[in-house]
Amino acid sequence: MKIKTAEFVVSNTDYKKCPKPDKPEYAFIGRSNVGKSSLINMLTGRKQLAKISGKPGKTKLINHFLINGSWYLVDLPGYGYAKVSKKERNIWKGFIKDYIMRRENLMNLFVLIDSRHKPQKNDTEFMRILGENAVPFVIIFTKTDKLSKKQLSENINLYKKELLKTWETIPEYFVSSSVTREGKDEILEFIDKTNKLFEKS
Ligand SMILES: Nc1nc2c(ncn2[C@@H]2O[C@H](COP(=O)(O)OP(=O)(O)OP(=O)(O)O)[C@@H](O)[C@H]2O)c(=O)[nH]1
Ligand SMILES: [Mg+2]
Repeated sequence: MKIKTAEFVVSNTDYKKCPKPDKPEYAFIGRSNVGKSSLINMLTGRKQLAKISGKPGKTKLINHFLINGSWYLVDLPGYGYAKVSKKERNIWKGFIKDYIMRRENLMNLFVLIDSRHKPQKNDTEFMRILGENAVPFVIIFTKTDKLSKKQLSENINLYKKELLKTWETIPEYFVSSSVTREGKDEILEFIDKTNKLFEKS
């Protein structure tokens, strides 16, 4: 799929004020600094569409971007960053949770995991809650440019092992790098395929 247009629409803390849910939507979530905003820029080929920072806690709102005039990408704040205030750290339990659970056109949540790190409790716990609530998600292992092929496959295998403690089958996953653009075609292909399900529903 080619991205012809990508435009910022609106920022919110209330899912009810988000754009009318008449188009399929895909949101990015994960720990602060995992690369959610960078991935949105990489996928759309727009360097500064979503704001990024080396400092965790950059994205603070629910940000809607309209792509090709027909579907939305949504940048969300991160979770689990210890240095922000407790209120901010727990924010995803409030308005982000409402957004995830209630946004009717949310076709899929991309759960981003830093491919360099061993499985972390707050990520696996978060996915468990998504499963229990039947929220559709796939995993994206990010920042693959930072490790060797061997290290990457070792880390992914470790992750799979951890997930199999909770899941009968391993959730679908992609690998990505916002530097090398690895994963771009596969993720856009997934969105293209899923968009077609929205038209049918
Ligand atoms: N090497 C490398 N660096 C990356 C990649 N993706 C993101 N980064 C860097 O990681 C840092 C955080 O990126 P963001 O995209 O702002 O992360 P975020 O998940 O949106 O962070 P919050 O909005 O704070 O939750 C920035 O310094 C990015 O340049 C990647 O694929 N490879
Ligand atoms: Mg961000």
